[in-house]
Amino acid sequence: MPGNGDTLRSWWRAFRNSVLCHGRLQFFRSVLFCVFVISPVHAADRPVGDLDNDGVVTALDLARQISHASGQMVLPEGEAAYADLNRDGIINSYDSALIIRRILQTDEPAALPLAAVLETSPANGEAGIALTREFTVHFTMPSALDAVFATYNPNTGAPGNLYAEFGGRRLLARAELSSDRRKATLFFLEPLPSSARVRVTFNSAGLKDILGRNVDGDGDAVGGGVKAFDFDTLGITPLTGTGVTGRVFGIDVGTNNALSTRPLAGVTITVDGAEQTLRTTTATDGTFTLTPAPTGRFFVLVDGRTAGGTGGYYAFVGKAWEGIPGRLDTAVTPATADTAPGDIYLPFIPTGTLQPVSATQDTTITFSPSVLAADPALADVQIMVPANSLFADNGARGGRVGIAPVAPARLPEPLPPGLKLPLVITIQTDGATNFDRPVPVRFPNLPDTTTGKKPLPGAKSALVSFNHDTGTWELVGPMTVAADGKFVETDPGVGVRQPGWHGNGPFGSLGGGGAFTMPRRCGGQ
Ligand SMILES: [Ca+2]
Ligand SMILES: [Ca+2]
Repeated sequence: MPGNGDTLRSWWRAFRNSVLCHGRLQFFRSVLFCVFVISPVHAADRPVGDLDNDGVVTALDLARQISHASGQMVLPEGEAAYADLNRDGIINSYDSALIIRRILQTDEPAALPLAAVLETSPANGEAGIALTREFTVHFTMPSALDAVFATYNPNTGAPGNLYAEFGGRRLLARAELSSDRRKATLFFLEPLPSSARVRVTFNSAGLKDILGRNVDGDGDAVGGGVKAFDFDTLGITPLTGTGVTGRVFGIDVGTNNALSTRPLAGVTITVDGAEQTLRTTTATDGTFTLTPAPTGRFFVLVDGRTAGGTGGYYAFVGKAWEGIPGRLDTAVTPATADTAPGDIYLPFIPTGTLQPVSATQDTTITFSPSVLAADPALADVQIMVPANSLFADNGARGGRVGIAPVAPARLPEPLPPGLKLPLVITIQTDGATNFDRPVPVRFPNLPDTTTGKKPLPGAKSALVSFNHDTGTWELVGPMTVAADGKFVETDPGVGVRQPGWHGNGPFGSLGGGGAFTMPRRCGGQ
């Protein structure tokens, strides 16, 4: 065995030969390599896109970024912050394209901006807000591990980092920071005032991001700062002689998963914010008239759980209706062209659909055994509920979650014009209505509803969800066809944000027109 002296001598020979054979350039590269291994670049000098911390953006960084985006390697949170070049809170092929631009030097290197507000819900200036809605602020990167979000404390009078006010009075609320520390939510402990302008204030003083820097609250590229967000709530004052009519049907799953419908009696319908006074129940033939009703747009809960059912229950849905002053015959907007005005469909949720979700590990949820027995191909469809991520408005964690197939022609609200979804699922729970983190979804890769062709591996499409808070369908984030071509999966960091109705829509048919705008995280600006 060679001794230490031999090892040193052979190392020196190799080093000398290397310098002699490859010249000074190789020598200096070796020295530079040593310097960077020993002392990584200072954070302030590290450009965004530099994932190996050597101070420059190279193909090595691109390789790391692609490995992370494809799920093969997970970058630590502090490193991943440098991989989100377009600052949409997720890391995918759009960021790869920007890294390539940096490598080709068509884009100038840039320092990593401070953590800032990515978006809020409701957005600043949004109107027609339901009285039961929460306020959520999403950040461009995770907060520090020890970050705490406090709201107004009525006992001490301390306002906290995130608080809501109306008419000079602070509203009672509960602040919750998500477990990935990417969003903070105010759950109101009192109904929001109706027909009111509510102001939410975010004060970032004292808050640090995952890199230990001060959070840029007001978006002026300097740490700290205070920003206010205003939104207007709906009016729910009822008007005598005003009402909304319709019929509620249940959707039953029969042999071979054939779907049939029947009128549902005993379905409870309540107006959000006036649940005890503005309410009705469906008759034997499924019909209802909700009167008196608010005028203009208002939100309701249509609850099939009170309709009974053998071996399961009918689902519930929150949606928006429109009351026309002085009319009792205003029909619920039809969901699709082949649905009569006034018709509402609630899927049946068989016993065995709901599975307990784990507090300590991710839980995979698939269709119920009876649905899979009739169509084994549907075993591909699954959602992955992250550990301890299901929670109720009051903060209670855990519960049961299930998925069930939905006929795309029997949706709770019409899809935007031109959008067709090959498969729609409903995600149901036994009560809790919030996911702390995005819930990844996997659908089968079905032929495009327009072209009839299966999208190729790597093809992009969109997760489309019915947002019961806004009463509209929305693009949530990108999905990608997996390498084997069998599945289409949400990109890392993308997933359903709340239980309800969800599908996979091709980008090509979306158009981005009308009320269906393309969010930044789907490639829009
Ligand atoms: Ca680098
Ligand atoms: Ca991104």
